[in-house]
Amino acid sequence: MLKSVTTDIEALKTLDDRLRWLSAWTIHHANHIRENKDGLKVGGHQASCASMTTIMAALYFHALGPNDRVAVKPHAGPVLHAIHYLLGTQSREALENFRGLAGAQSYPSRTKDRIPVDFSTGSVGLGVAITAFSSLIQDYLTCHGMMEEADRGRFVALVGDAELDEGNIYEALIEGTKHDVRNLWWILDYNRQSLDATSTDRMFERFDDIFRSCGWRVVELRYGKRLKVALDANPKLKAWFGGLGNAELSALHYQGGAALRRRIEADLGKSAATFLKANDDAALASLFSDLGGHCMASLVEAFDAAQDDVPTLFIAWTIKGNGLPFAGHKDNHAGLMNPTQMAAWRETMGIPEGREWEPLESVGDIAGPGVETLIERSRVAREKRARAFAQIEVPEIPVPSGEEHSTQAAFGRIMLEIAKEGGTLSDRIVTTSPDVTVSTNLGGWVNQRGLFRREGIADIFAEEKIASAQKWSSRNKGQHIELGIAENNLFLMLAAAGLAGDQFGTRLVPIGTLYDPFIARGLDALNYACYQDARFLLVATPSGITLGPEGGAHQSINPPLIALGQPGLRHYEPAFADELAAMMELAFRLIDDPDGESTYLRLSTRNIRQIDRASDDWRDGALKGAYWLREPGANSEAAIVAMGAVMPEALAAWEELREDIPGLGLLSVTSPDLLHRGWSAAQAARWAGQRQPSHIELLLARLRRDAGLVTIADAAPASLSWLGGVLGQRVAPLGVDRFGQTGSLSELYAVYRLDGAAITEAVAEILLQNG
Ligand SMILES: Cc1ncc(C[n+]2csc(CCOP(=O)(O)OP(=O)(O)O)c2C)c(N)n1
Ligand SMILES: [Mg+2]
Repeated sequence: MLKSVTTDIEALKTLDDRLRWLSAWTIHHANHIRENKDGLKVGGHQASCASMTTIMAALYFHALGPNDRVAVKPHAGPVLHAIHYLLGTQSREALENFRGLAGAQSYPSRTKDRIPVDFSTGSVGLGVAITAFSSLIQDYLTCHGMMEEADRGRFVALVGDAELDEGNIYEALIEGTKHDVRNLWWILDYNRQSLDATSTDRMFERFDDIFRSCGWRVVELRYGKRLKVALDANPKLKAWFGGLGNAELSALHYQGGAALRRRIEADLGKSAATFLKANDDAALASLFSDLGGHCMASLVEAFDAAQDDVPTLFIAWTIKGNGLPFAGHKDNHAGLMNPTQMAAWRETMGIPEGREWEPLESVGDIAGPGVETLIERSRVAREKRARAFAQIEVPEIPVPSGEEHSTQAAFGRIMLEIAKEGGTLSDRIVTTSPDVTVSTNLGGWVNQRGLFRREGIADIFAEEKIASAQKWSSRNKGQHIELGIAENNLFLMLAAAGLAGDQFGTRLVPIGTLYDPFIARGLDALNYACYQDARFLLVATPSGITLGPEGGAHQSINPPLIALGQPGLRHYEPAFADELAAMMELAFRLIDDPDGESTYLRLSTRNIRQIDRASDDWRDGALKGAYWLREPGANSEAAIVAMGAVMPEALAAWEELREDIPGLGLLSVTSPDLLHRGWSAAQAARWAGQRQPSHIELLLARLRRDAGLVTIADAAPASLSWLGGVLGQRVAPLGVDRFGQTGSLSELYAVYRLDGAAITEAVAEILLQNG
């Protein structure tokens, strides 16, 4: 890392100016110069960018080391693109096409942007919080000897101050503290403005207490060097400045020097006369804009002074829109400079018309070499190392023996087997759960593989020889990361662990467990994990009203519908243990496959008699989303279509009806999600001239075109009812469309019409309609 010298500070200031210009110009070009084909507002956030350019110049061109990773405040995306433009890793074409198809994305995106983006951001708060989990994963990898100490880096989040209203930040803060998180910098762009307005004063100067009490170092960068000197020399002025509310200060920044003068005169009277005389209006405006987050020397000093591994919050005071005509205005969040304002600024910057995109235009011969040296050093430091991460050998996953299983218990047995078996896969697995490790059957795995703690913790109960089924030794080689009850953190942890290959060069196989209904608690974080292409296995159990006595608050209804609409996540819902084993094996492969994805397994605590299989023919279909558990006859006029835990009812109804309805089929659906995807893809391909029917079309084509389908699942009926649209067959959908309640299985199945009687009635009715 370079040491701060005056020439570097000057060069960094020039880079700050360049970033402010290029980010604003990129947004301006997209809104005012590029042809607008549809009249839609293009947008962009010039004020949010200008608020951060000093911080980002200091960070990227001075403070960052080669292994450091950054989550950038989403609406400062154009600044990140400008940085890569200066580094030569972003093209002018992509900037000219900002917010256009295949152009630079509005908010940094790991998968859609072509520059190296460490973390996708966009949904405020999530990008901040994930850095804590990535840092924990870094500790995990080094403790396990999967990563060299020398490759360790720091995780940096560039945070908008209004992001601190997001509760997920505090959940991550608490979890991080429990795990003694380190190597973390959160740099707060403290412009005291959000989207709608200026922030309320009541939270003012409270954040430092919150972070300090969690063991963080808090560095406040309130005044720049010049402002500090002026205020230290004039205690009354300092007290006056310190007493201004957020809205007052923002308004003064917007109004400028003359307003500052009037206000100081009114508030301080004669005692400020000498100060006011020595500073004209322009000097006043410039002086009071010298806040810590706009003072390059202060930022560089603060970053240089925080080189240990203590997690640190930098509160960098800034002005939203600093240096732009709408600086400080409460409505500036989506504000755009008009062409006249841009032209005036261009003139001031000394940029000739037509040369707006030139990276170092108007930097000048004297400053040029210093700036280029900094860019070159940063280029070398930031070059993304193309890390080839080794493929993980996935062995055949054995099916647990036994005549009866619940899918949840079978999952626990399989995990235990993997733990005992050893090998690369089991060593790369890292499990995690928000306080439901035992109740999701991961306890056996943890008994074998231990809890992960960087500094091991004694198991007092074991030492005291108190009997317990859970013998969880905690050591820095353990493979289960226990989380507090915050499902959002589970998904952020899965996202961080699921990016380990790309971030650290070692693929992990993350498995997270939680209760199915509580997926909803972390939905945005789950979406965020998928959006970034993190790879993991999510095991949600128990699920549905099949949970019986636990009651409606724990009985999930709609997660299969969520999965149906979630890209990057494949839903499987097995009925039998052999299906589960096949699905887990594939899920592990998909984690390590460049074209793969994450998997969500929806499991149940219901013990189900296992099925005798004549062959392995079911397997391929089960992995594609459905197979005939009981083959339909030729030209069959009806089929039962069932998923998961209600399979025994479907089988019993099939037995009962098959004599009356010869040819009745029983289709076992293992993934409505995959069936729907395949169906949509086949349609799209047909429109492009390729005729390849989808898996579900082939399955349903075994029935008559006017056949009836009785669909049944312990889930929202819409999970399966859409199957009628595939070939136009009629559907009688059974499922759960009201909140559940406590009860025994047979009682609940009768009340919610998931039992054999309901199936029989539905089949009879659908056939009558045919008759
Ligand atoms: C979860 C979520 N909710 C709402 C938004 C819309 N939004 C984008 S930026 C923003 C305000 C951000 O203010 P701040 O974090 O202080 O950033 P600034 O622009 O002031 O730097 C809001 C509400 C969002 N992106 N994500
Ligand atoms: Mg703000």
